[in-house]
Amino acid sequence: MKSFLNVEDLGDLKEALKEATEIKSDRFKYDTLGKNKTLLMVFFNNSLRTRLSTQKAGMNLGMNVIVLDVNAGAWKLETERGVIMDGDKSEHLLEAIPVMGSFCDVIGIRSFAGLSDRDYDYAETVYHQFEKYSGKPVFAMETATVHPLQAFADLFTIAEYAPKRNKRPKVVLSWAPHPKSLPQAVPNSFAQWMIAAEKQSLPLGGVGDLAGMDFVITHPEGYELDPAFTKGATIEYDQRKAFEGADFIYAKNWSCPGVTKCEDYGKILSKDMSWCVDTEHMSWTNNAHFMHCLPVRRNMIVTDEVIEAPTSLVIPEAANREISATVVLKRILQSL
Ligand code: SN0
Repeated sequence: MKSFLNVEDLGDLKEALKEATEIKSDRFKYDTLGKNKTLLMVFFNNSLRTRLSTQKAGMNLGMNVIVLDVNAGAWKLETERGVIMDGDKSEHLLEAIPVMGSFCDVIGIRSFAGLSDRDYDYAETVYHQFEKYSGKPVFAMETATVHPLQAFADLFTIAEYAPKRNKRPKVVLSWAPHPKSLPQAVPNSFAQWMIAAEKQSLPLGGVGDLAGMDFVITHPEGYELDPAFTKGATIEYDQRKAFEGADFIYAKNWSCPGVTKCEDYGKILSKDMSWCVDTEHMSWTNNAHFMHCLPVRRNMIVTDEVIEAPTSLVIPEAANREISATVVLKRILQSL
């Protein structure tokens, strides 16, 4: 695997989940695969889980790991070509990328959406520049439009917990309010991966004998996600109807994806607190598991009671990020 952005990059999902199960039972199984190979993790934005879990994954595989926080000690980087660099940006990405590539074998990139220029964000401009100019395999650690390491861990977590209650669970992605404008990367990838799993009529294998799922997205009008990620998904604007009979509630805020109205891209269209997931919301479900990628704003996205309930999966879900990252890095190392 030379690039990891989308679910298709992983190939057969069943195989990937089996591999995740294998890694979870012995996370050091491939601890010599990465000997003398260097992972460079480049962060343009903050991170807690991605930073720790991906570094841990590299170490599980015997790699050396370098972490670069671009905004904390590196030169400020210009990303646009053709700009007269007379401002505060000292170095151009077009020099910085090949230099980074010369010190490593694999590069992970975190570069959030700017949320002002939809075309620039949705073209994954920064990620593709790394692909083109680093000469090394690259993988997304949340880029402008996707967060595949998160979605893979989410699917694996659902595969672990679903069979105990329902081999074909109802999984609901619910928008929830937030004070800031957030990217669509997490819901885009979650939808893409759930739809890929939904299509599987055969058991998915791995830990869970998961026989696909029923996937529903709920959000206020105007928050429609890009159809490139949600094609084939059921959208239910009535949150209560969407929650009825759900086995998994995956809450997340996102800003306006600008699908129906391009000029609204990145804007906050609603702060409707009635979408905050509380115990009443959960009473509409089939005693659902609560999920969120974290970090989460308590009592905006979800109440203290719901996130602290025994059915909440936020901690095991985060812990599974080590598993998804180990599988992805293993695949990349095997293709070097
Ligand atoms: C990011 C997002 O894409 O929504 C990362 C999630 C993994 N979340 C935030 O930036 C939250 C920031 C905040 O202040 O709550």
